[in-house]
Amino acid sequence: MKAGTVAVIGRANAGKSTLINVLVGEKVAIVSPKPQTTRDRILGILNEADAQVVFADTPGIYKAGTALAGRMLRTAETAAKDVELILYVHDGHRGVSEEDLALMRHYASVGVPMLIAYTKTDIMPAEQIPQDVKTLYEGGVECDVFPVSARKGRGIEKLRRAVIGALPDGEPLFPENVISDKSERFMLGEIMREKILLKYDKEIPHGIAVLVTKFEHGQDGVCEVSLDIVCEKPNHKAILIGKQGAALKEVLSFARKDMEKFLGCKVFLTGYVKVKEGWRDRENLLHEFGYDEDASRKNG
Ligand SMILES: Nc1nc2c(ncn2[C@@H]2O[C@H](COP(=O)(O)OP(=O)(O)OP(=O)(O)O)[C@@H](O)[C@H]2O)c(=O)[nH]1
Ligand SMILES: [Mg+2]
Repeated sequence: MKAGTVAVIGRANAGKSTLINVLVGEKVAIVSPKPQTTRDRILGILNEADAQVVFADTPGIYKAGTALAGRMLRTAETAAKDVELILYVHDGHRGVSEEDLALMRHYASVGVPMLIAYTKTDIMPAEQIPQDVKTLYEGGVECDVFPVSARKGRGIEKLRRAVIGALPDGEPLFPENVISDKSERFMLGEIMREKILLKYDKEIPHGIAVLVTKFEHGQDGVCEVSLDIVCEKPNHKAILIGKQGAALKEVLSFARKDMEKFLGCKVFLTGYVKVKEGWRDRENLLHEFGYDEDASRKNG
């Protein structure tokens, strides 16, 4: 049996979480068009008859501005160690810059085998692919490159086989019915954050933390979920809530529908917006909101 951990690394917004969801075949990580969607290391586990692949999703590589962003960057660096393989995800439709080459050379040199997933091929001209592969090779990046479209499901099976083929023989690390290392409670908070990322302009979601304060299965088959949506500024709170609470009501309703799909039962969802100024730079609050330095200590 092939078994091992694969660190999925790449720039913010490259399509890492989307690709993991497709490779695993279940939604284990939230996705949005905005960079810095993933904040924690999340494991997504693929179980096949002959293999278990543990994909470690990571926050995208992005210039650090706040303590939270710095921590996210270190999460990606740490994830690249102690793994059997690095899967570097490159957004093909953005071309290949010097910075991309430098990042790929960096990760290719950490002493772990590396494959490159060249993704979003559905939104770019096909003839650009071989040109970019040549640019990579000439730029000193000699890893195998797998063109894929996570959105259209193209090239996925070939990549999946290559990842499995690159892993050593070993025993599975997780029971085979497990698909993620995160708790349901953690995922509920993430679903809320995803809907906020989708609905509001980027200044708002980047300053949001979601804290699930109540998660209870009732007798009647309804699940009660309460959460705090923590933002950084009073004017963000006003935008989040909207006129007569309309914006908040809408985003909570989106989240509730997804939570019901995820849990397989009816959900009664309540959300409160709170202001904690500058929380992204306050160490004690980062801890309270679950953004610990050592991701492995945390189980969601
Ligand atoms: N057209 C197209 N869009 C894609 C594909 N894969 C991902 N996307 C889109 O790219 C955006 C970013 O996707 P994510 O999966 O959140 O990217 P990420 O690398 O995890 O981003 P961070 O967590 O912020 O680092 C989303 O809008 C996705 O829908 C693809 O194969 N084709
Ligand atoms: Mg992500």
